[in-house]
Amino acid sequence: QDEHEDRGVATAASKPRLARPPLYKVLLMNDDYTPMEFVVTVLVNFFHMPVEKATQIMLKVHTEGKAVCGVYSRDVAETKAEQVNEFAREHKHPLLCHVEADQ
Ligand code: TYC
Repeated sequence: QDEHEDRGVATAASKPRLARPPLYKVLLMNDDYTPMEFVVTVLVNFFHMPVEKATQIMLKVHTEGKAVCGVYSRDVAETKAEQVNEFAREHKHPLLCHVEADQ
């Protein structure tokens, strides 16, 4: 009937379907002990950043206290934060990741 329905084309007959899922920010927190190089490694490996961007974010956390590393669905954000916190703990660093709602 409406040939556009399954092509993502908004028409009178195929308007709203699903609301966008809410987004959550993953934040990295500063501390006095975690080595800068370790934080860069975390950003490269868990957030898939190039070393240059990872270094910028690490320095932002270091100078401003915290910074957003990425914005994801709730599940992905919580899993990433848990993985980072576990990795830091395994390496005996106090580095902490928090999740908060976007806006
Ligand atoms: N402040 C730490 C230092 O001087 C570096 C650091 C950066 C720690 C970012 C945590 O999320 C962090 N070694």
